Amino acid sequence: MKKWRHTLKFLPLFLVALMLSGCGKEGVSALKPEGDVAKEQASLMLVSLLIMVVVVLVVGFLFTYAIIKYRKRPGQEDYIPKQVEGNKKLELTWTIIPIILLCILAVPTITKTFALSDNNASKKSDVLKIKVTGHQFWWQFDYPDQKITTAQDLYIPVGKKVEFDITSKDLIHAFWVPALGGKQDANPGQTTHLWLKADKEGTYKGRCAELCGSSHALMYFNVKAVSNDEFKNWVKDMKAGTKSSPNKPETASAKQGEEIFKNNCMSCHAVGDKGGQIGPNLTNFADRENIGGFEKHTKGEVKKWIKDPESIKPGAKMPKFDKKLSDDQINALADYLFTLSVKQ
Ligand code: HEC
Ligand SMILES: [Cu+2]
Repeated sequence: MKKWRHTLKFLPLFLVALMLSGCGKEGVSALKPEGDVAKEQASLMLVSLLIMVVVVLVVGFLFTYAIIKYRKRPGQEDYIPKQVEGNKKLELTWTIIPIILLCILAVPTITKTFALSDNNASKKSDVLKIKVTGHQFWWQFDYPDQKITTAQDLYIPVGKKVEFDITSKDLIHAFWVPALGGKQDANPGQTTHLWLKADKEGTYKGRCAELCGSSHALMYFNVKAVSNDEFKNWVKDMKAGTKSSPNKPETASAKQGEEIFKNNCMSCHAVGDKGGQIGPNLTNFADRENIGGFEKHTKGEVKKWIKDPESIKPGAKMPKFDKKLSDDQINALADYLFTLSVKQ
């Protein structure tokens, strides 16, 4: 009893650990599927889990039964039971049962693996193609047929098959949207493929699933699944925003911010069709859900970001501007960045 009490002391700790294991970014769960691929994968996991649970229960029962029934009893200290080896029936039984279980598992696993990796060969009109490029520590999304480039927020239409061609600019990342299924390596100099489909409108959290440096765990992005019409409108607005600068800055401060942006930021960031490709394309920055894929999307946070990106995202490949620009200049920049909306 004393020993038990000792173990019981750790019970609360164990329960807390168990509860915390369910924590994490909202929507990052492969067990809450919201699309065809994710549903098939979740059902595969359930089948395997079910078989494993049955095995554990049966083996556990036999094990407990055996240790209770054949335990050493007082007065039998020297007793050695009859030794049995090579019972053909038993040996066959416990060899054949696992083989049958593995066959049951193999059928759905193999068929679904092939069906789900059906590698981006669909007819052009039935699917949306998106090129995904992983960077330390952000995601670039190009829509080759629509001629649109964006970052951090990935727009897809609900109910349509989306085929991704995935690559990386620097080292190995992995593209993963748990609620929609998948997980695919993003390798430099190589293109990998994945397709996904969202059933329901909503924003799903995506993330990098391959350790890629200090901010690997912050390499989040948002998947915005919208209706077909909304998607068409977004494409139209993005195209218009890419040709001309998006909404023109109107206030004096935002206009000043635009000048500062041209002189300090354009070498890395594009707005519309002008600017560099080293950092995220900011054409629709004001429409984003987050800064850097996870931070609150407010002017205050943007100012902090410009002053010292690494204070928000350690290892971020953007220089600090706290010494180069004054507070007024950074205010103006923030005002300008928040005019970068393509929404009409
Ligand atoms: C040397 C290249 C470089 C320069 C110059 C640069 N940036 Fe960046 N910027 C980046 C990179 C790279 C990222 C992505 C960092 C990450 O998320 O890991 C970034 C991210 C950002 C983001 C977050 C974008 C998003 O959607 O999450 C903002 C806002 C931003 N930069 C604004 C600016 C402003 C304003 C300036 C000029 C004062 C500037 N940047 C200058 C490289 C640069
Ligand atoms: Cu990564």
